[in-house]
Amino acid sequence: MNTGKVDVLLGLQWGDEGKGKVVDVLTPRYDVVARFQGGPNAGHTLEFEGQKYVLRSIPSGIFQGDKVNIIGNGVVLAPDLFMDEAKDLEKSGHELTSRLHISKKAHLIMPTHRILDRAIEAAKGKNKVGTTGKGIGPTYTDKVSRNGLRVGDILENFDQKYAAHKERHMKMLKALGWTDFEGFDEVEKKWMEGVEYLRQFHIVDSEHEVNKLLKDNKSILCEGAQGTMLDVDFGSYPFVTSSNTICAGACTGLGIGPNKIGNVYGIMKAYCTRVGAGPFPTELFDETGKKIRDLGHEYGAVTGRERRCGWIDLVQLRYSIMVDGVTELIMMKSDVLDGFDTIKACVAYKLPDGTVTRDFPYEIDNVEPVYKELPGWKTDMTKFTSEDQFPKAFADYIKFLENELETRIGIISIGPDRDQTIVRK
Ligand code: 2SA
Ligand code: MG
Repeated sequence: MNTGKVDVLLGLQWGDEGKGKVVDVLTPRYDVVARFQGGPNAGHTLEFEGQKYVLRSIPSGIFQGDKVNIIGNGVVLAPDLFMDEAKDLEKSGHELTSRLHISKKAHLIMPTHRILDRAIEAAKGKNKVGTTGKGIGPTYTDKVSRNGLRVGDILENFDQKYAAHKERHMKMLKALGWTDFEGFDEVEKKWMEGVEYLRQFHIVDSEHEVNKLLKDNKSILCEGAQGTMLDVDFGSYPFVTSSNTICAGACTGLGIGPNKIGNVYGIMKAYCTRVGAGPFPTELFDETGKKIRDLGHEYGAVTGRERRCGWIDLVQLRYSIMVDGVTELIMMKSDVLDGFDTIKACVAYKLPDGTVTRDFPYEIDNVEPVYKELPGWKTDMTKFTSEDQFPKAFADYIKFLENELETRIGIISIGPDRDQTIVRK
């Protein structure tokens, strides 16, 4: 593992591919786990020893005693939500302060950013993005427009800086005609407590730290949040999040050179889901879609929203694999399809003008999926321990996917537990 490079783990669809579980399976191989983008819009669910944990801003390496966990500069951090998350973990016996390092350059999500998130969504009328309401967009907007407030700012003259930013936000909210500030004072008070709480952690120049760790031959896993289809540049814009969720985001979000990227693990579900608004070519509106949602427990970890469900989309996945430079695929939730007679996979899109393409187009609003139908395996695989036990129909399905995606599937998950993971030879 000690190659002087970082490995990157990414969701290839619209988020919720099951990154939390994979990170947990992979972390024992690494010394350090780092987050490089996103914020409390992520919700990485981990299940083990009969307990369920949801991580939002804290890297998933926190469950393994000796790991260093880094929140990189590309992350946006809400001190109040971070405090809740950290206290819960401490309560369940996971010591954090010595093992969690936070970049000075990470941007702070202010209470007013969350109100702005709501106000901007409300102003969009029926064109809402369907954000998580965590203030992600407005915080990244302030960062890019050079108006942001960063973790490093809490170390000096913080109250003054905060007041100036708040005043600017209030002017913006007034311009948007926003008048609902119910409960704001309480939220702000708790947010300030969160800022104080942050001070006990190592607040670091994480770019120096990460590169030094690499020099010292430590192995690092970068943990992506959301998915490639939510990337601000390459996703289904404007129905995306506001960060670069692709592999390159690990470079900008941690301060490492592209030549330091090692393995790129791409995670996909055996089918596809999306929360929030926006195009989704293989979405199912029928009983099959409902069946996938029920069997796969497809409800959002952050907002509890019902996830939209559909068949696996290989046009979309080929595109994600391309822009991320994926070196190995990990397939999650194949057990959800265990009982299906047949399974469909979208291999191409028919465009509005009638042409058929295997390449992901500029717009996916009006494309029609071209499906290949494959026989189901009709076998409960949840207790399998080795790929030798796979029924032929499933082994053929894997081969088919690998051919279509021109990438090896190295790990297959057959259930939510850590043990229900098959690492292929
Ligand atoms: P935002 O709040 O500005 O980021 O929302 C913009 C769009 O991005 C979508 N979004 C997500 N979609 C799926 N999963 C998300 N988080 C996962 C979770 C965590 C993960 O909740 O379990 O898998 O990494 C997530 N975060 C943002 C959102 O629905 C909007 O469409
Ligand atoms: Mg999730």
